[in-house]
Amino acid sequence: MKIGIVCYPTYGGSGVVATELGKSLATRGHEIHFICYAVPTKLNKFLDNIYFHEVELYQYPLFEFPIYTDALASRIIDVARFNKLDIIHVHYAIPHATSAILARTILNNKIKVITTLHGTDITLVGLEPSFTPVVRFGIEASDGVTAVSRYLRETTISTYNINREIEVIPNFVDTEIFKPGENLELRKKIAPKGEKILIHVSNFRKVKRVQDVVKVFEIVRKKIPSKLVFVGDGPERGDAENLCRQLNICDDVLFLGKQDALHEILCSADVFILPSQIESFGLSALEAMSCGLPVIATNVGGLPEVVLHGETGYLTEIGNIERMASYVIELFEDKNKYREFSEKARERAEKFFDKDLIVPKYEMFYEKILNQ
Ligand code: GMT
Repeated sequence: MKIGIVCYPTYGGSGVVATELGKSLATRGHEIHFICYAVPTKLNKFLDNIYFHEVELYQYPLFEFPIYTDALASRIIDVARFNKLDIIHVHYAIPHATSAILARTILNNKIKVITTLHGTDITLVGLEPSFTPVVRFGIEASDGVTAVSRYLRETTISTYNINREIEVIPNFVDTEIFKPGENLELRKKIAPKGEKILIHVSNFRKVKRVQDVVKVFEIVRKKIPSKLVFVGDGPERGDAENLCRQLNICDDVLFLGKQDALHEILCSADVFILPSQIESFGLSALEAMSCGLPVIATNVGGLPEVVLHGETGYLTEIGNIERMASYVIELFEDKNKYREFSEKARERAEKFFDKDLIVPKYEMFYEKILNQ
């Protein structure tokens, strides 16, 4: 198949999923055309069957803001015509679905539009009154729609009053890359005295409640010598750093910023903390589980579909810092329980979310839509 993929190229879940999907489809013989305003972060080397097309934003004094939706639609039309694309698969509804549907209309319906809903496009941004009717239209008018969790499908149907099929295709992980195996050198650098290591990876947006990670760590370190590692960057990082200063724990906290070799860093840690306000899936939790890390997260959104409470980690109410800390301490104090959780986390990632299980689901979905 010839597939166009539209996504945000930045360091974020939907962009990662879209890029890894495209890379995997390319190795399976499909021709993949990424259409984005910049090269996706994870598209960092030459790969056969993969092409990149930049969406150029035209500036004109009359326009106070660049007109991205139209520029993207025009680029899709051009790439689809010239390369005879069968499908345009957009990740994150806003505004990608709108652009793709406009392009399809101009192309006289010669292309199928598939929209994958990722999370905040539905649960946060899409709820802004200025976006809601357009998001709803994008979902209704796409040829096929997928959601990354059952939670996200149900929420989409009820919130936007949707009357169409939405297929759940969960996020996936490359279990060959994200696999257990201690990175002793890195571990020694982070925790030279053999301390335990807690880790959090995110884009540091408000929904991630990054300050809760710091608060949980502050309780844990009083009982068990430990270190905290943050990977990623975003608007809440400054406040998290300030909190560490106020609590006088900076010596035990590392802010690594955005990192490419995430799997290596995860492998050198012991538990993953994800105290989000809302999370439609929690790709970072899955990547941690694949490396054998138990996950302590909030019982929200699609997280219970990924993390099994009492088996691969623990789930708590939003903001229950004490409970999260006590779960971390429990796992650190009980070696057997820790090993059991770690093994089950890895097992769950391999059994249900491996790339080689999930990518074929997208291929089957494409075929179904093309044959409709
Ligand atoms: O808001 C974010 O965290 C970024 C967002 C994205 O689209 O890049 O992440 C969402 O999509 C990810 C990939 O499907 C999911 O794993 C995340 O759970 C989801 N984020 C939220 O729902 C907050």
